[in-house]
Amino acid sequence: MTRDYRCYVDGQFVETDATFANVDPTTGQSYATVHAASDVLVAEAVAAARRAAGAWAATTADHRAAVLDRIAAGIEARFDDFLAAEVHDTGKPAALARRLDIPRGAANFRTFASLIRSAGTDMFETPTEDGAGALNYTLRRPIGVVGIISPWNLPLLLFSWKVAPALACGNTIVAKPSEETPGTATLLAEVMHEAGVPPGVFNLVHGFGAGATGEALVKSAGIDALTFTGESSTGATIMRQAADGVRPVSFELGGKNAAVVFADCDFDQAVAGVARSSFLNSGQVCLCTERVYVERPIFDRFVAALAEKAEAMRIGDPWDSATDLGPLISRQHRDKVLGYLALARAEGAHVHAGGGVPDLGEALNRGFFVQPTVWTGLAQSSRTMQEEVFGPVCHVMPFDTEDEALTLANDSRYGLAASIWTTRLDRAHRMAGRLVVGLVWLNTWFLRDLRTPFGGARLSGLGREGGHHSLDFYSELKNVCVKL
Ligand code: NAD
Ligand code: 6OD
Repeated sequence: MTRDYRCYVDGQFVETDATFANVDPTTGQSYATVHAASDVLVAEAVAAARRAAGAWAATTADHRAAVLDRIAAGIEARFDDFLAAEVHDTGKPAALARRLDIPRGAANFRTFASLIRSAGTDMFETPTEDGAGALNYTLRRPIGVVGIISPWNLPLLLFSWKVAPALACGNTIVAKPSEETPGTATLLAEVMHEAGVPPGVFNLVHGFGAGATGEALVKSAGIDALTFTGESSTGATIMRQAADGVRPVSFELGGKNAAVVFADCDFDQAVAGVARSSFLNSGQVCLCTERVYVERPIFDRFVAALAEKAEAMRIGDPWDSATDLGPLISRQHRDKVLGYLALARAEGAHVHAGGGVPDLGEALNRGFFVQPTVWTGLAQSSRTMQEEVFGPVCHVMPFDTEDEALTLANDSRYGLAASIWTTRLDRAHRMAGRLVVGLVWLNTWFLRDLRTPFGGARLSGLGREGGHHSLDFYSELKNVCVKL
């Protein structure tokens, strides 16, 4: 069935003349027609969001929370539609989307409904020279119109991660999902429509980024704040383009994340955890591990066990419940990943598992699959060790001391996430404090509590979202000082 994904502007689904085909990465075949927004339609969406801003900002937090709860219920009511759209868009295993992406879409709305209901602000009693004192209190107000641009790897999860708090705080929105994954965002617009989100409060514009819909959105003078998830280089471009209006930006960007495995770890738990952190969603999670540092006494055993796990992974049809890994998102992205497989060999990598394209038979060989790959032997300074691949690959390197492991893990221009595998509490907490990253997991990975700060250091991002950090980004905080 060919699907038709339209924009959603001022409460109406809009067809445009500029359509493009969306390709299902499992089959390599086109499965949807997407209506791209022109600069004119982006301007109309921004104008609609500006018109709707005053009335939405004037609603109570309780009212907005109830709307968010209805959106969460709407996602749950159409769970199977979201699941099908996510699997067609990304090729990820349905079991993964069922467990992670679709429930997180609903949870993002419920979490920010709950947080905005109970959000407070600061109040200080301030001494003054006359002894009477003053009161300082803070008011939370919306920023206005928020522009949201999101990537393709966890489409519903990452899109709703920004839409939910922006709405909760009383902003209106113009949002652009990735051109690769228009499906769940369009379903979300339908759910919002049914949930009674007023026209203009949420607007969806489909299309490409540079020189197209995304750039028009970023450059629009009617956008008051921008929140973006994607590649670090795109973040830098958007920052330059947003500079003229001095608008707040929040960026969740790329990573080249390390796992540090000490000889005192629970070995089986560490192997399983590192395998999951390297290969989940075919390595297409910004938090995925691409660099593994293993203490020398267990190095050979660890490499062999990790390679065995990688070889045992089932690659194939995302609808088969036995499938562990689906395809990469696109032919272009697979070419990029295959380029790194070739580069790694040229840089001296020894391949312990994978290293190429699997033969899955006629039905799937047009999909964009890559084998889960384990390397050793690369120099820390090699390009493969320094650049984000964003595929099912990891390199394992030995270390001898805790200081050396720390130096190696921190030797990156990125600083998103790290995981540490050890049974020694002192070492775990010492390392956690010294790693230059936004997120550390100890003996686990990608275990989320949506109230905690999420974001990266260095090239991995700017600012933090999650919990009250999101509420603060999506609000204009105004201090009021009262002389008593
Ligand atoms: P991308 O930067 O190519 O695209 C992301 C979005 O930006 C898309 O919607 C795209 O159309 C748009 N875009 C591209 N150029 C633009 C421009 N000049 N102006 C406006 N919009 C533009 O990223 P991607 O390939 O979709 O996603 C993969 C990247 O995202 C990886 O680097 C990954 O690490 C990163 N990522 C980071 C996080 C995080 O939380 N830190 C989460 C997910 C993905
Ligand atoms: O879990 C989240 O909130 C989040 N932003 C995850 C990002 C994953 C990157 O691909």
